[in-house]
Amino acid sequence: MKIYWIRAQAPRRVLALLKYLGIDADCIEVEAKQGGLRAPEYLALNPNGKAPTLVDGDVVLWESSAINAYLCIKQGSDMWPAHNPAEQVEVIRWLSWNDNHWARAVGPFYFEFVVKATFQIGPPDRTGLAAATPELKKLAAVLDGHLEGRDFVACGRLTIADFQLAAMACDWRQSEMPFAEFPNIVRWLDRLHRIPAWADPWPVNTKQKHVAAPSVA
Ligand SMILES: N[C@@H](CCC(=O)N[C@@H](CS)C(=O)NCC(=O)O)C(=O)O
Repeated sequence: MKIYWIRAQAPRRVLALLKYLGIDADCIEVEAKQGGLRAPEYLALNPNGKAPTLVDGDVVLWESSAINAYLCIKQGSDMWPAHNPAEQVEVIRWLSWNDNHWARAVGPFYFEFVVKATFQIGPPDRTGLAAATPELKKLAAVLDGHLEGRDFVACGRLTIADFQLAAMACDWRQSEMPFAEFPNIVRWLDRLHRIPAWADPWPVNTKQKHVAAPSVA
């Protein structure tokens, strides 16, 4: 199995799950700055030109939530409740909420402070973040209320929904996201941070890099 990744939030979800479940995979870092995501060989795997991408035999998959569900099914992990339709609905609710609302609200903060620093593309620009703050606070209130008396977002245990929602929010202090007034979110994120695979998901062996032409498994 191969996972193509870059040091960013969507691949982070997949790399953390791989590590957490102890799945052996070849993790291939794509050299984004050198055009690796735009290389024809990579676009043949993932026409979006984004990471992560999974290649497992004939299976080629993109979208971190789908990849993580695939990994759980393969590993028999109930972090994706493959055998419980009611729990699937619960997890899907939060995956959808993330993609349609939460990720869009936290994204600008994460971009200005984390993406720019990681890829050395300039200093953070706070212009626009003040205008984005009310919507983020509105959504944070929804999540904070839901997390009252709960340790995880769905099914009363760690699921792929936690990794999905936390991928950018976990950098809230660095990104100046206004979460100090949402104690349940802070407690949830701090709890996740105590999971070693989540706190440090990045592969140590970065010998395998993809600049232009990956071999297809
Ligand atoms: N919804 C996708 C998001 C994929 C995505 O946007 N990946 C970003 C990193 S977080 C990327 O590859 N960006 C590089 C680029 O757009 O050039 C997922 O969850 O996998």
